[in-house]
Amino acid sequence: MLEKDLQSIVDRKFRKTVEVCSNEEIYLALLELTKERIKATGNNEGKKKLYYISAEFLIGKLLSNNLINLGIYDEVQMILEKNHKSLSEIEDVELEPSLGNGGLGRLAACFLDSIATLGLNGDGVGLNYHYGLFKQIFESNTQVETKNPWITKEGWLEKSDISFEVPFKDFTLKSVLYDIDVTGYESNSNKLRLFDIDTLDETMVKDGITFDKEDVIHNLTLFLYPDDSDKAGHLLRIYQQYFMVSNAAQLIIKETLEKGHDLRKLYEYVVVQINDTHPTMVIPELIRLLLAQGIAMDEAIEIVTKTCAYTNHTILAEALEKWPMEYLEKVVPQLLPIIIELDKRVRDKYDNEKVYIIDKDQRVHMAHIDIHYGFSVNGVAALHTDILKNTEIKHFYEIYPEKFNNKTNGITFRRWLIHCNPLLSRFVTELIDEDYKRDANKLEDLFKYIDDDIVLQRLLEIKHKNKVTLKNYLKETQNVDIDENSIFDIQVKRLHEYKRQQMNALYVIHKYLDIKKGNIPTTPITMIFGAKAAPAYIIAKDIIHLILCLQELINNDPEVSPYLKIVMVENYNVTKASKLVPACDVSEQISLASKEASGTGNMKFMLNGAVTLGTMDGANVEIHDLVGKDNIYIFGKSSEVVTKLYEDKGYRPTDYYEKDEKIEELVDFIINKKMIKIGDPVKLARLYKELISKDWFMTLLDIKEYIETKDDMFKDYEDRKAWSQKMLTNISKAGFFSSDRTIKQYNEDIWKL
Ligand code: 26V
Repeated sequence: MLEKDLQSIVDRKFRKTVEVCSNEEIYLALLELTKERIKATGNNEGKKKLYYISAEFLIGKLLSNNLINLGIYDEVQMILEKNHKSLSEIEDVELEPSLGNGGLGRLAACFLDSIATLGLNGDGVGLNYHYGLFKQIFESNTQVETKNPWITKEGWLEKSDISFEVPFKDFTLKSVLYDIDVTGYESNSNKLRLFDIDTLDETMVKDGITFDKEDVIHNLTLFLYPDDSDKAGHLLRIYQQYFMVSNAAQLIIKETLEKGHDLRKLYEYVVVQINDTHPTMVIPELIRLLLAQGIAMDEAIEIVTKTCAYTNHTILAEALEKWPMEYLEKVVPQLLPIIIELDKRVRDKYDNEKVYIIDKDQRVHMAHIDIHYGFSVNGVAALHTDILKNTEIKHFYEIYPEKFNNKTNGITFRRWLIHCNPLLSRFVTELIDEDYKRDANKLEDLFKYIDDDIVLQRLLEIKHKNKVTLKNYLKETQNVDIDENSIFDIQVKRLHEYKRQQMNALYVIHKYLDIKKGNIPTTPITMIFGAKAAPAYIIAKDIIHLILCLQELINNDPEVSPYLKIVMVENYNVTKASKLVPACDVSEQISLASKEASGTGNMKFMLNGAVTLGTMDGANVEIHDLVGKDNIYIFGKSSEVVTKLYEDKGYRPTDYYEKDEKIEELVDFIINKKMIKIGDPVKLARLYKELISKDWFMTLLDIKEYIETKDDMFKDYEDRKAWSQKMLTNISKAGFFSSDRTIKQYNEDIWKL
């Protein structure tokens, strides 16, 4: 049946047989076939509908994901093989949309998968950025940003006939809505609704990613997170955010009215999840639209408060948005009276300026709007939620204890096990049958094999095969040679000082010097990095520069490179993650305790049999509690100690640098002759200075313990049986981190769909 359908599409489109089609042609045929099948499954329905509004949806390539969810992946693969085609080569034809930055956007994508899988009535709402986040290339050991086009004539996007008028101060923009079908695993589908403008001018992007930031009518949906190092950049973000939420709010009202519901009871039919503060303006915008429908202010505020829920994804003050009133006035003056009214009500009730919406510098705290005028506030891992309650936003917790709840993040096992690691997933099925695909807790059944030498051996073999696959991929894509028999130690995530890629780089220096001294590691080590740095984030780009310089130095040193290799993966994205995750031995999760809200890479690696090296931060804490201390490597100061150090201003990196010869040696290496010869002295010196004089995220505080723990870990790797038991333990305890569990909890506690 499937074969016939595919052949008939190919016939109609190209007048050929499958066998003689190019990969591009097969891709287009599969795209059509998949879309038809999705349409046939129907949409999830229900009395109440969730609108998950997010600036990011890092959905990754969709073909295989959809084939898996439709239950036809294996069959398609067989048909293609019969015709001498490879599904994985056909996957390469698809361009990856880069509609997200990192964990926040990928989480939204995993959630859409689980929402559909659980049969819940819920759509994602966001923007259709044509060039997404930038595409990263390396030139002269430096990150260079270019545009990242992904929209093709035929693709997953489908233009709808829905359109709204979005009023700004100086002009009105008409929107166009594009939909992408969201499949669930063997279930009905939902939609990802991406708003766009039809006045966009892609040609205005000139060099790299520069464009006229003020020409909003033509630039609005070009990029996700346009450079906001200046005022025009800030204003553009406000334009984008308002465009996103005004469309979302108008869509909500339209759909609710079409179903014949009463807007006065909106909260019975609609729930809005605000993903981080970017969509916060949906609150005043909904109030504005309800006022326009003749509902009074008091009631409108009450309705909206009962409809909206907010997820916090960070405690970093610099990441919590505060828009100057002056900027809002320039872009969306119609919201100001409402925001002022919301603030006034807070001031009338509470005598504590920490909970005001508008501060004394006339800045609007977006998170404060969410907390006062939403019914739920959740953190994304147990420790993170505790920190929110007890430190960061404790004043709010004191007012509204009932609003606060935790929803530990999760990942979809369809993409992060079944698709990315077919060898492991087939082996798991062989051992415990298929139930784990729907009920991830079933993975616990694997634990009974903890002393089974044959199973343990197979796990090692699968890991080895995945390492060979990655080796070949890196050879093909970046022309680097790595040793599949080395330890694959991987740190991939957005580049930020708190994630401390710089600490890992210092370890690289330690190992390099050690090998130079003649201490050869028993098993060679391959250190793999992958990270994009925000274009205006100077120090983050300097850290990338450091890693690239170390890569050049070490990989070209014949004394060292047989034992230590560095690979910085270019343009790290979802596609690359799915190649790296199955091949990883050591999963680096080394943030400064208290700063990483959750992390989700940690979950992906664990599920694929990597062992975590990390601090007690974010979801690492929960991983630790699940696998036990023998199956994870923990180091570093606790979040309590770190919080205290910040409070007391008690951390001085200079002390660590000056009083410890080893630390001094490692840090000085950054600006030694060899490095300066390879790299840019300005960048290296800037980073060096930053480390010894500021070091906001306390790299030097934990570096010694990190080195010791990592060296111990590498020693333990030598006992292959014991290591494979750690792998098995991690896989079998990963069930908790299925996003199906997370979404069930969102639904039970917050959405009530
Ligand atoms: C954004 C920015 C932007 C301005 C410069 C500094 C800065 C620092 C952090 C952020 C993060 C914004 C929110 C975010 O992406 N949080 C991530 O959300 C993930 C999903 O919940 C979670 O796993 C990560 O721990 C968290 O960092």
